Amino acid sequence: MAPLVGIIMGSDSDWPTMEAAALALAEFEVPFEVGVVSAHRTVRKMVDYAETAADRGLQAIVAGAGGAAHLPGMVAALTPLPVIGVPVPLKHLDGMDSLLSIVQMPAGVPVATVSIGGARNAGLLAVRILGAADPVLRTKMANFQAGLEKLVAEKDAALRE
Ligand code: RP5
Repeated sequence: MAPLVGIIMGSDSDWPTMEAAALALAEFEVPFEVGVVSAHRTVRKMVDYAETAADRGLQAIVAGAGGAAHLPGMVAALTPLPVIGVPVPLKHLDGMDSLLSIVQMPAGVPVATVSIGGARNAGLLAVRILGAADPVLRTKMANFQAGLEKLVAEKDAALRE
């Protein structure tokens, strides 16, 4: 099936963090594509990727980057699609640099920023975005949420065994 979500990252070194987004999408059987697109090292590729994403059928983009993490914001400026930013933690500053680079977007150019290293939530948020117009996916998400509730109830009960 043609990909509905694009997962991009500034470097292949971001993959250990970003893989969780791919796993979440796979869990919900949402077709996705993965690629390295750098805002600084492959500027033209980034522009092309973002400008063609909607026409290629993507419905959301998950973009992860670390340090001076400009990729999510630049892509959001170039596409009308929803962009979810993942701050990738690097060796220095514990990912605070990545978070602040991604979250402080100017009015008019939103990036839905998840927590530092929060790629799983980025994948789940992409599922919810698609689910707004897809009842089957929305039901899957509701079941997933019910599963979380059940899990917590079981752990709660186990505390008292
Ligand atoms: C960022 O620079 C990338 O997203 C990555 O988090 C960071 C380091 O990249 P590498 O030097 O590991 O390629 O643009």
